[in-house]
Amino acid sequence: MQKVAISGTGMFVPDHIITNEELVQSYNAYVVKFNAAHAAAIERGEIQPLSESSAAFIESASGIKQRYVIEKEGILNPDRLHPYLKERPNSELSLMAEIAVDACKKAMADAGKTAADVDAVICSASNMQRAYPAMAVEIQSALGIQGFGYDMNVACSSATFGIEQAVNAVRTGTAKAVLVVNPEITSAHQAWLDRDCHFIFGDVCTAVLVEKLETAKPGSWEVLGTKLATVFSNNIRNNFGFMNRSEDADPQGRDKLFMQEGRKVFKEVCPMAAEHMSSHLETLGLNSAHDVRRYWLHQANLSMNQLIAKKLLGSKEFSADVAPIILDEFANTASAGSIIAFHRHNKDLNTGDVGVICSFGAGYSIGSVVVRKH
Ligand code: CO8
Repeated sequence: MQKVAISGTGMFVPDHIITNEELVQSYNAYVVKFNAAHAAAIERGEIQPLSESSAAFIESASGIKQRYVIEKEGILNPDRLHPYLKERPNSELSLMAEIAVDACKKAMADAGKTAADVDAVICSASNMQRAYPAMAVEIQSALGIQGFGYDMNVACSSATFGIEQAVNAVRTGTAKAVLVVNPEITSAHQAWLDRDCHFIFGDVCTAVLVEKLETAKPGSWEVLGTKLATVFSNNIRNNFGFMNRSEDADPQGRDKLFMQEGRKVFKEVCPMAAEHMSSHLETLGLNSAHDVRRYWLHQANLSMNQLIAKKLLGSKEFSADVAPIILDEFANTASAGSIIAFHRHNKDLNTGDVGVICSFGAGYSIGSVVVRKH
């Protein structure tokens, strides 16, 4: 069996930033208009008035200070509160493929590889722009890669689950190098009208190159092991889908966008994620408190990561050096979060250092990738 490494990472960051203050200002303008427009029904007790959002709440409840988005005007327009994205003709590269190609090119450059060295693309994200042809095949074609590509979706765990598929393909010899790319245009599927979650997500795209250790550049990260787990839960859910029309379902229904029971997710997922990583490390003969130099965790909520890190380290103190935080700048970018943390915070470590990339989210799903610097 081949030894396998992550040899390069790349990231596309959208041009536009929305701060909590900007977001709340637009949302609150929408609330004022809504309540005025429904004053009579509210007075009769037929509908509940909407409550205003607060930037201070958002930062203290989540740790998020801002998010990047592909398009800002539509999201901040109180009469719209979702992005303006132009439908493109079939002759043009899709938006999702465009940002994926950018991140993939950067990951290949970081690894010192060209399209000729790569033979597979896995596009792994929370939402796909269309049903078919697969986004991965379009990305593969735009990059000029000979071989194959496919899409997969495990919500926030899409990246780590994709990395396991790439590692297995290289390990067993069905591919020599695989790009795993995570284009997350969360703004198109975010429930911007819902105060409980309107602040959660941001757009981004990450990519990693997985190849044989023997061809990887010095300083690459050897993959020591991967471990995936899923347990069904309705606590994070989105019922948008191809059967909506036949079910005569309301296409504008609240359940056709992101929904969650945030408190339950917090309570249930934190212990699962910590236990998952500890037991994965144990099977590799490693201890979560003593043998791991860095944890690149999924980025949904600051307190969640602090709690998980404390469980893993058995200490009361949280150190951002051991578990770097990027959600203050990016918000929750679904599957891309742990990969942004890895991309931004891996080059300063030393040969022999061990780290864990770990995602957790809808499904529930948890994926961990244990790596050692080569
Ligand atoms: N402004 C002011 N007050 C607010 C706001 C707001 N925006 N929102 C809620 N409040 C109020 C509530 O009404 C409540 O008031 P009261 O106590 O009077 O009832 C109070 O604040 C507390 O509300 P919550 O209990 O909801 O607040 P929490 O402290 O639980 O914080 C969080 C909310 C931040 C959402 C938190 O629960 C959390 O982060 N949980 C973890 C969630 C998580 O990790 N989810 C993962 C989802 S991502 C995923 O799996 C990928 C899905 C695919 C991506 C799809 C892209 C669109």
